[in-house]
Amino acid sequence: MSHTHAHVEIRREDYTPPDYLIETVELRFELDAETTLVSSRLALHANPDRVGRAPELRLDGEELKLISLQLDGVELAPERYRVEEKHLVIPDPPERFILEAVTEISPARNTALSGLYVSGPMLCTQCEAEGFRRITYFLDRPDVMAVYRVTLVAPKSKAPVLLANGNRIETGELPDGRHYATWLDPFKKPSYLFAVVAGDLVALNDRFTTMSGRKINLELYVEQKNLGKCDHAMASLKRAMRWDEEKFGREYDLDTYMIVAVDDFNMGAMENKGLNVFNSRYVLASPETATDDDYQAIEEVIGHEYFHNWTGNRITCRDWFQLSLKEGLTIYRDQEFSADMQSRPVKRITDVRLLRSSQFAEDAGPLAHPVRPDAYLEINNFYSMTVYHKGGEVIRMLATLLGPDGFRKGMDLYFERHDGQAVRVDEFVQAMADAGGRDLGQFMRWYDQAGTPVLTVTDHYDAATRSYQLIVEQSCPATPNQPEKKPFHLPLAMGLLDRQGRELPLRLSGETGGDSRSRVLELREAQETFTFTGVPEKPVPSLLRNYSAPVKLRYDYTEEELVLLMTHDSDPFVRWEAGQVRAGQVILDLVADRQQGRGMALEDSFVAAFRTLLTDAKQDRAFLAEALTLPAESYLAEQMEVIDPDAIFEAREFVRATLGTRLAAEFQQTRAACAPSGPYRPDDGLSGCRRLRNLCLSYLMAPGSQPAIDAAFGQFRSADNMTDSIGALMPLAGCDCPERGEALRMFYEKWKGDRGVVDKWFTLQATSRLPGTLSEVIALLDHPDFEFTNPNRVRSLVGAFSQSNQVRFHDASGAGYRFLADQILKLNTINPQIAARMVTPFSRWRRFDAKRQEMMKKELERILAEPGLAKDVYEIAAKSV
Ligand code: B3K
Ligand code: ZN
Repeated sequence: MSHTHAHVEIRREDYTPPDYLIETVELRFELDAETTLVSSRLALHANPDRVGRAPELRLDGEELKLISLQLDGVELAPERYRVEEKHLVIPDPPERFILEAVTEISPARNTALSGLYVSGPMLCTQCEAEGFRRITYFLDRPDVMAVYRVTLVAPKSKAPVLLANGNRIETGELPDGRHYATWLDPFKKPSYLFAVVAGDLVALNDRFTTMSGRKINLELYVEQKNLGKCDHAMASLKRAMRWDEEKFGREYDLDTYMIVAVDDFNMGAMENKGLNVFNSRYVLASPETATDDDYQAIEEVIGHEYFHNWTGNRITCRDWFQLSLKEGLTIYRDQEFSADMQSRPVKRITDVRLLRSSQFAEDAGPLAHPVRPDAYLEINNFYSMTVYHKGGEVIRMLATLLGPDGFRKGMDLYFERHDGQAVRVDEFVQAMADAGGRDLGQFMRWYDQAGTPVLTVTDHYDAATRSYQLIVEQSCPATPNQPEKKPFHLPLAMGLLDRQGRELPLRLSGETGGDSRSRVLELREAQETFTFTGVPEKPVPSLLRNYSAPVKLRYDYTEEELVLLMTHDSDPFVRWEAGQVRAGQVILDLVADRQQGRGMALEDSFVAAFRTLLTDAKQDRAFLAEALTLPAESYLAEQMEVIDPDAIFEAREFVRATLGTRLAAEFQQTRAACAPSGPYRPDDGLSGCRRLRNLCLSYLMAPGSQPAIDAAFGQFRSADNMTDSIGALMPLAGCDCPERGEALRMFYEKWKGDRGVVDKWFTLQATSRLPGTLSEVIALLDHPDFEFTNPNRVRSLVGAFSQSNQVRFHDASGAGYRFLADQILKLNTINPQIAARMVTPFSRWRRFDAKRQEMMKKELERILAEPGLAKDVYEIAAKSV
């Protein structure tokens, strides 16, 4: 990295305890969109655990105008403090004192959406990770925890609703049509969990009785027009509350749980204590406007934020390097919640798909970092797939290693030891180790070493001794600053199948008895051999059942062996995976054919296996839909030495079109068998059916025949729900036919008043594989509904095009790259967090051919040359180039 930039790198090893602690915080907000006055009263004292004598006090503060400052009730003389760009410094404070500051901020000008800002009819906050310092001067770090008392003052007409964390302890009227509300949060919390919301909102109210019989008020705040779209979120919340009691014995702790939906939000949602703020896309749903996937995502995010109340809020992070302590753990918890609410195998498959398509790519590139990073310039850049989703896999491995009872004991011990504290990942793993009576020292490498490990498995069968050896080698590629890796401790869940597909008993040599059909081998060394005895014939190994570790598995399966696993293995993940491996081989072979100028032809055996699966009436339909979905272009790309986006797209499309033609009758039949028999209900248990039906339609549409287009257009016009509407519109949007324009126009006309649906409309066009897509996307930037200030809208167009349309983004002309860089530079001044997120596609430049490499690098350099580049964008671009 260049040494000329002014950004300071924060390193994990430099952690020191805070010099001062804050016991209580009193805040008073005179709310106004243009100018809000924030009066704070902090009870500070020197930290008894600090290193050395109490030095100067350095409070964090950004974009604040200091109006007044008092220490112990006396106005501070100018020589006793200084205001720096990002700090307020008091060189020589007493041991214990009260600091009162009045600052002025402007929510309306806050387009970064961090701190206090305007979204539609309300003022709201986002403080994680470092937004609180944009509200008032503070020790804005998670290990400074305090009790907050907050008074909000606003004109009653503009903001009838005034919310903050905790309990409302006082309300009242003030002159000039203003009113106020005072809130007290009895739980000590770090500043990142602080929240206020004020605006013209209405609430959906409900009740929840906890396992100990306490009655909790549930309040979901939205704009009046959205009140009818809250039922699913509320039902999901109640399910999450019950689930956490049943699975982890965790009960809610305040009397009220509030959720507010806002349209302008940088990420999905935020777990502020007692007052979650949500991106409205993860709250609002109706059958007409939300797809089955949307319903699913809402349940997941509602669960996630709720589960944070224990894993994140009651026990929080000591410093931001420990982020996965709360995020990895909470991802694991929300995954398990969703798995219990729907099909567990399908949930696992979807999670693995996401991990492999996004986290693996991150781990293989210049932005690779450990689950617990070592250094950052901008912490917001580390809310990453690695910290969240690989972090979740790490927790899952602990659960697999310890077993359900051991894991639960470990969780209980963790809560018992650390409730109310700000801790590190080490404390969590120690609780697991102590509860399970295990040494997890080596396991900690998962937190410290980046990169995706590769397991290479070979085997050897000896008929004379009826013994079977599995030889497992593990390695991990070099990542930035980590050239060498040590072996990981990991669970390899497996089984053995005979050639009829029957599961064989698994007895390791030296063991007596025991004839389990599935077991977990623990790996610790770079190479290990496991010898099974009493094996009657050379078996087919079923490896990494339920995807027991976030690794890449290499085993040289024959086509017959993959078919055997696909049709007979007891583990649904392995069944699915065998099909994916097979499909991947077929497509990548075709890629090679195409690259070498040979014609493409699809093997009959592949079509036959596909037909068998498609017509297997015994299969669960949601599972079937997963099994019949080909590996994504991005996942195929990961497996190529040099990514050829055109060849991948064409080979994959060729397979889809060939299947669509040769199995047309079967696809039509299955589609008909899945036709709806009554009106849509999101929870009717038929979402798998709808998914399969829409998948059949997309295969039928792949060759582009008129009857298929008619069928799609017919479904589009008659659909009574968004799942089927999008299911038809998506293939139409990718089809060069007159119905395309017609359907997109009708869709927009019908839904132009609904933000969430208009986002879908932008995305459908941005992800179309038609050759003219980039020009359409550029034209859409000028659409009256496109706004650079709204993150969802930016993601729906710019993000969707650059992250979900590999073949068009990587157009050989480089036009896609220029487009993206232009938008990043525009966003840089508006919203640095969103701008930085948009840079990631460029970080993959090394994976492409020389010409594309050159062009992508040029755009990265253009970004880096921009004067006034935000450090968020700088960090990603500089590491990428
Ligand atoms: N904790 C928040 C994410 C905050 C992101 C800050 N840039 C949401 C979540 O993970 O639940
Ligand atoms: Zn989270």
